Amino acid sequence: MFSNKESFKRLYLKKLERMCGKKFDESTIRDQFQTLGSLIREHISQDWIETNERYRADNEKQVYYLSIEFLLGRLLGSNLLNLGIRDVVEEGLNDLGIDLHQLEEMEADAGLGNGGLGRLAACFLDSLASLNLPGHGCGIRYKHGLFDQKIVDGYQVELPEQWLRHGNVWEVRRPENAVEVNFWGKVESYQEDGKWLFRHANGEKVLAVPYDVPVIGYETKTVNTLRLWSAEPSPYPHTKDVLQYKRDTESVSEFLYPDDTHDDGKILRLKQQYFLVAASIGSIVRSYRLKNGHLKDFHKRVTIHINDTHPVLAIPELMRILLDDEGFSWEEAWEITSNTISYTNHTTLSEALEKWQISIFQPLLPRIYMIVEEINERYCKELWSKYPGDWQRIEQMAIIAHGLVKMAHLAIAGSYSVNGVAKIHTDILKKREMRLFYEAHPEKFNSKTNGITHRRWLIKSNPQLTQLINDSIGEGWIHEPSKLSSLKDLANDQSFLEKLSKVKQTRKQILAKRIFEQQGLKVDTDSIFDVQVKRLHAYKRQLLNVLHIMYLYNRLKEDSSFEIHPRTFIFGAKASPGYYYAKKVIKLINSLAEKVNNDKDVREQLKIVFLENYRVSLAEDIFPAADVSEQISTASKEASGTGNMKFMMNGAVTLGTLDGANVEILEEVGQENIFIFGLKADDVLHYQQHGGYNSSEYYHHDGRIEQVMEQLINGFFPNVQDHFEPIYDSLLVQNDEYFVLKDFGAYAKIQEQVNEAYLNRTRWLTMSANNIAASGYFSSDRTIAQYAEEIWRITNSRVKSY
Ligand code: 26W
Repeated sequence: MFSNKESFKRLYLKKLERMCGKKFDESTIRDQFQTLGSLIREHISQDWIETNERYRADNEKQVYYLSIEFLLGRLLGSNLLNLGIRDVVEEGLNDLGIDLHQLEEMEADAGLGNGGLGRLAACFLDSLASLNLPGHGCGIRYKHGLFDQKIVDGYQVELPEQWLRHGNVWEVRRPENAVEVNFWGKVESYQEDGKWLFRHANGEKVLAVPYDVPVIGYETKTVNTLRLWSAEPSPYPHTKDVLQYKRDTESVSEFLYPDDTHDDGKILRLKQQYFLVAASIGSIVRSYRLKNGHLKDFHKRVTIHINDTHPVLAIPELMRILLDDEGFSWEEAWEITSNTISYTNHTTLSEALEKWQISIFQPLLPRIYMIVEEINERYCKELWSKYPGDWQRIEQMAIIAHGLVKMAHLAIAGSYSVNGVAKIHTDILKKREMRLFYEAHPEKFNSKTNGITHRRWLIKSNPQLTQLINDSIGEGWIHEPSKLSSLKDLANDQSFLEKLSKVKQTRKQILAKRIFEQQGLKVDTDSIFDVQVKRLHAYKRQLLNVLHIMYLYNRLKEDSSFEIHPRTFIFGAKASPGYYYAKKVIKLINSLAEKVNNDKDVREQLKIVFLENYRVSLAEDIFPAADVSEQISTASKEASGTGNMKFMMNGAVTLGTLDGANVEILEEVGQENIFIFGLKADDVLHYQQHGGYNSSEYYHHDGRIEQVMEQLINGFFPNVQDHFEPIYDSLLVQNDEYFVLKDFGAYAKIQEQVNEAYLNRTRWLTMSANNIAASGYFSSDRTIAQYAEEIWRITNSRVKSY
């Protein structure tokens, strides 16, 4: 269809007139973007239909990936890339006087996620399609994605995000596939053929309407589907005031919850979770039934993956359908269900482990609650026969206890696979957080180190580096990212390193330009770009980074013999709106930026940038430009991290703790190509269990620490009154839960080594090259291949690549 640019131009112009009802000369950039988007969607429609037909005809096992978040970002660029038509389109548009880049900027980020978990889901979809695997996403079509962040006077201000304001060119609304979801009401029992049966009666109905988004594989004919559910009023009779009913139903898919750590027990969130699950399972079962007639072998042809516990109600919901609608016995239904569901845990932070009060759960989902109760009873009985008399153990493992429903326990009991997202994370799950479950069901536990799609995070976002790699080692790595390792041979090749240096320089200039346009700040592209971008959390320790910059500032001011290579510290982070402490850290970064950037004594050497509204599309300009990747979480707290992989793949060197996937990064890249510092996970866990850490000792014995701490409260930052006192208190009065002061010395020292290493240009570039060379392992293609083989047991369908 787009075999050459002439045919593309013809189609494009025709489409534009038809779609926009105007002549090309009168079209706006938005018209031009919309036209391109819908043309592409039409372009892939045949492959989309054929993919679905193939899946139907082959009747091979399929995976459905249920996730409350999909952080997709923009789709135009990656769709063009995966379809292999970027050049034709770009040239064709050029002939028409259109800049493809400008069109790309028209697209709103689909920000339907908070951070790592949601972005991982998006990378996984890209890999599933690119590996020709029959795998689909199921999520919620939030009307408002993660809030837009503005920085006003150094403070974060949240604005509602509006990604659907101009519509979404990629989606197809499919009202014919809507599913009814029931809340509230009561359970009725009745007898049929001598059997007691249950049904959910008098429920308040919400109509789940699917919007399908095509997921286009790279250089293949596979087009999978991401099905996003939107909540609408159901046309059936109801008792409520009609306006109230409309508002109540629509509110279910109105907002993405902006918190990714606190289980704040809001009823609307539980509604969202059940809405996602009931709509998804309803439609999966419906299409399965159409094809197979009965659900006896459901688990042999369908596997349902739950991304963290948010969709864990998939377990009782599938049970409900099998029991109430399909008439299976409990044992049969359980056999099918527990062989259908697999579960990934993404965090060990106890405050993020979901628990729901029965008093909220039961009235909202009466039949589901009944089933969970029964699952709990039977599970506890099973444990009793395994551990007779061990009440304490059983109490700790129960799914319902002390008025709470524990979602992780339900997930483990009702699934055939439980995995962590990096080695150290899985080890901690097995050893601590989930030890009792691991002892009871060791065969369920496994580890799958996260990955990122190298197509978006290298090929699309860093075409300059991609070109250099292609020129140097050929293009084989694109289909087999492990082949990036061939770059190792060039890591000491001066001419390659020169080219690599040029690429990095170009990318730094692109980011510098963006920083200037966005925030009016000039940064020195010869300085080290030292970057920490991620959600703002105490455990991620942006504060450690900040305190260290304060120390550098103090040294530079006080000691004229102290020299460092110029550094630009770049931050990007959203704080959850209710996360008081995190918001203070944002203000602190901005206050420090103001101080440092306006101080002529240091501004040649230090610069601080807080990039507003960190999101996928901005990230695509940040990773390629970074020299140093800050991955400095308190060891044991970051399950994996995936930003760390994006930096590495773009040639940044990691400065990190032995936490999350940093451990595997070290293994892959070797210790001479990474900067590791600080407490180990075992140290942290030991202190947590046995005590023995006293932060005030570090305050009293390290003058650098004392000085920066005092500066938080002594007027060093003008016009903030006692705003930073809670930060000060968290470090001293509350004994520094995240070991910031404990790790300060080690961090300052390793930062000196970073400085030194950078001064030796060749050494630095060699490290950078070695990082790119070792990054192939972190392609999500590897991760997904492992999930497919070791968990889901699905194989790639018979499609051939182009
Ligand atoms: C209770 C609400 C809630 C919502 C989201 C709790 C917890 C979450 C997620 C588990 C938070 C999250 O995004 N976790 C991140 O998942 C990434 C992908 O596996 C990992 O790389 C990150 O280390 C982990 O923090």
